[in-house]
Amino acid sequence: VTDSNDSNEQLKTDSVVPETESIGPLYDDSPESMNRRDLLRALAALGFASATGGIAWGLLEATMPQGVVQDWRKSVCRYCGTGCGILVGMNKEGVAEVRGDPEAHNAGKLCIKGSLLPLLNKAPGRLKFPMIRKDGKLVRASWKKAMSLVTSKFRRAIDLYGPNSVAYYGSGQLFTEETYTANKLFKAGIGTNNVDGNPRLCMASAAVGYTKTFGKDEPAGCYEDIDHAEVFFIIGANPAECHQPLFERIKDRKSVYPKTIIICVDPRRTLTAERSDLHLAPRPGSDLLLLWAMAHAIVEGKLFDEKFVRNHVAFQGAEGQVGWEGLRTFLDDYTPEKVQGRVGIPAAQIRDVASRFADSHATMSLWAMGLNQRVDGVALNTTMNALHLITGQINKKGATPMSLTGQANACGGVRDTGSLAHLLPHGRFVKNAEHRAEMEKLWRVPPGRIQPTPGLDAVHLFQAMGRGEVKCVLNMCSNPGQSLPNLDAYAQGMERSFFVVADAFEDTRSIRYADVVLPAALWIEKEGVFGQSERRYQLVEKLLEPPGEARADLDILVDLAERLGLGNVISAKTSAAVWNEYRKLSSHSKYNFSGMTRARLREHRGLQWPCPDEQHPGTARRYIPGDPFVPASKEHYFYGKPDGRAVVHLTPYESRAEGPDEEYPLILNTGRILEQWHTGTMTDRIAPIRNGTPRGHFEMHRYDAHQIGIEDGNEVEVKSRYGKLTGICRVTTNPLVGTLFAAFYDAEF
Ligand SMILES: Nc1nc2c(c(=O)[nH]1)N[C@H]1C(S)=C(S)[C@@H](COP(=O)(O)OP(=O)(O)OC[C@H]3O[C@@H](n4cnc5c(=O)[nH]c(N)nc54)[C@H](O)[C@@H]3O)O[C@H]1N2
Ligand SMILES: Nc1nc2c(c(=O)[nH]1)N[C@H]1C(S)=C(S)[C@@H](COP(=O)(O)OP(=O)(O)OC[C@H]3O[C@@H](n4cnc5c(=O)[nH]c(N)nc54)[C@H](O)[C@@H]3O)O[C@H]1N2
Ligand code: SF4
Ligand SMILES: [Mo]
Repeated sequence: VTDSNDSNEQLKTDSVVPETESIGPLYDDSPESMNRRDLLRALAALGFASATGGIAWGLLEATMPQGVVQDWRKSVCRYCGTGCGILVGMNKEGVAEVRGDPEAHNAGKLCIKGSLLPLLNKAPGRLKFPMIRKDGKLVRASWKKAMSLVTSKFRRAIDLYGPNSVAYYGSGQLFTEETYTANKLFKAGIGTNNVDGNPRLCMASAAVGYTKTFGKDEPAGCYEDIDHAEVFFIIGANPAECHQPLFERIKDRKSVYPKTIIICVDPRRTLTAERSDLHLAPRPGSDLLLLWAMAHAIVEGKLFDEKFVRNHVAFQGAEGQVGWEGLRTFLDDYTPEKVQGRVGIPAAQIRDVASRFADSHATMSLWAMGLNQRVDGVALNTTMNALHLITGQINKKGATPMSLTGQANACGGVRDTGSLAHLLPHGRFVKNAEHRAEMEKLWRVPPGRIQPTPGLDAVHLFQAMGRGEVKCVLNMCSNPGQSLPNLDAYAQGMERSFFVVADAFEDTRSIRYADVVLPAALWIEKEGVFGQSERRYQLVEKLLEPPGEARADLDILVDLAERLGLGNVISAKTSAAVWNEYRKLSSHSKYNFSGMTRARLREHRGLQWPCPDEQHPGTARRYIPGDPFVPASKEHYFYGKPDGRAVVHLTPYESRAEGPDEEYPLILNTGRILEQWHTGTMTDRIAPIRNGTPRGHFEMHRYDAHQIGIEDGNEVEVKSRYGKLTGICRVTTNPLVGTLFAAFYDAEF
């Protein structure tokens, strides 16, 4: 730990953003003025409908340079899985204004990232031309040259080492048509299941959790459930910053129904925690103990829904199906008294929360990365679902286990299209011979084309690249050079392989490793469908031309397919044609959205699947009457499972996470802040965001800081078993004692 006098300098903005682009700081975080956190808190207390989004708009409206709107067009925000509907105000110069669409599910609300979308496409540093690495330097090349180099490298690797020597690494931020095409090209064209991407780092455990519980992925409920719930159980998520309009909707619910209780379970005192009624701060990684202890309290206190459990639930133990007694025996290890020491929450409080969860007229749970990213992420997801099943807090308005999806199109684009290494479209599995045969038939490729074993998932892919086993990788719309875990180790993979990066902005960490860089069109510079957290598909129309020679990712994929001689497999070549193929394909599954024509998507503020025909209004809630797969005679029907019963998985807690020890006494927790998006390649180029947010830093509890002798603003070196990083330390009371927090938008720190 070193004391640095110029530490405050580092928190000030480096003006890399040209003057002309700057519309001045939205607010600064100098000690004299309100700090960022105080500002956010003050805005929240004032009850701004859309907290900072609202104020940001107020402040920014006057300074927006573009002028008068000539035409308002319906669209969707490009960033997060909330999937806010927006109105884009266009004029001759491009996007003049963006407003929340009052008719969309977000009822006109937006967060600051959405409000500042007018500055995104023209942000400095857009990639305009392809580039090829020559003697260590990236130099401009024609599309023809770049694509023929990519093709020859892929072709050679496939011929010499087989199809598994190439891979696709994608994103939950591409359009559905794009990811679907990449998946088909690699799995059914090239014949490798090496298709994965950033959703693996994000919500893969939620997808597996839903599938294990209900037989099908994706939530049963919808955002509208927020308007009916009495208890909100928010765990491992910070929606006040990461899904802000949803959190505002929760607060709105509380203001019209004051009995509403918001419970937040997070080892940090986040903005969500501050605005909740109850905040429980568990030791990181101990949530499974907490959830099973809640189940124990529910069973012990007879707070379960006996009829629902008897008729609609099955229990799966380590050795096969068990009955209710099996659950009781399993829970013996999880009395609140037995777990309280390890979780750091008193038994009485565990019982209190359990009874609130079970004994409300409707309980809605919301969770994200605090559960999904853990080593026991799948067990945490199945256990969240289990709490809802045991208590019957499901399949009624306001009662539902809702995993919050991170990216705009992780659900629709990646989970639903089956674009992960183990999946095929619409809930099918690579391992299942029938599923493979069905997809080969639907895709009109020879039997046996789809390999029977799952491909490499994100982490194993980068390891295999490092060993030289995977030779060529196409990376689209993700920045793994900054977002992968254990980066020092996996960077070797990007270094060693022939690494192709398609991105919209220059100089990302991934581009440093790239052999070929392809400039991509961004958001409304192309057309396609996004599917957000509640099974809602929405169309984004093309409103702008991409800069320079940038191309839509779909065009890049179609071009690659043709050059590889697979133009017959990728026969749909435009976004609308791909959508039509894909929409029709869905009729062979329980995802059926064949009724969502392009024309209907153009007209509606999104539609929720299932939506089996062109008159169908879409399905807000699954597994109950109204869902086209549930016969009217049944009150509940979990049709994803052969016996129609949802499954409670009795997965025991295992202490697999690396705990703190004498050598490494603290836990580092990483995540997000409201204004910045992930690796900052987009938002950190938007002047008011860059000027208004501090540079990368650590947050530490003042107790730990005092013990170690660190003062606010000191420069510190943080070391783990995997790497080290130097940065400014902010002394706060936000993280739990014994933990540190850092957001990951700033690659420099
Ligand atoms: N502003 C903004 N919004 C975003 C994004 C963004 O980059 N910026 N990204 C989007 C994406 S892709 C995603 S995945 C989501 C993520 O949405 P969130 O998961 O809500 O975001 P994180 O900041 O990762 O917050 C995770 C929370 O989990 C807590 N946590 C950590 N460990 C534990 C634990 O062991 N137990 C519990 N109970 N909690 C724990 C952390 O303290 C943190 O507050 O956000 C989406 N929305
Ligand atoms: N430490 C830490 N690491 C994490 C997480 C964490 O909580 N902590 N969270 C993980 C999670 S949940 C996620 S989702 C990932 C996110 O990780 P990434 O996906 O790597 O992060 P992004 O910054 O969203 O990267 C998207 C990239 O695509 C580019 N881009 C934007 N639009 C387009 C387009 O239309 N086409 C193309 N080709 N490119 C485009 C952007 O400029 C950007 O470089 O990070 C993971 N990594
Ligand atoms: S909450 Fe998400 S979708 Fe809505 S405006 Fe903000 S970033 Fe965009
Ligand atoms: Mo994510």
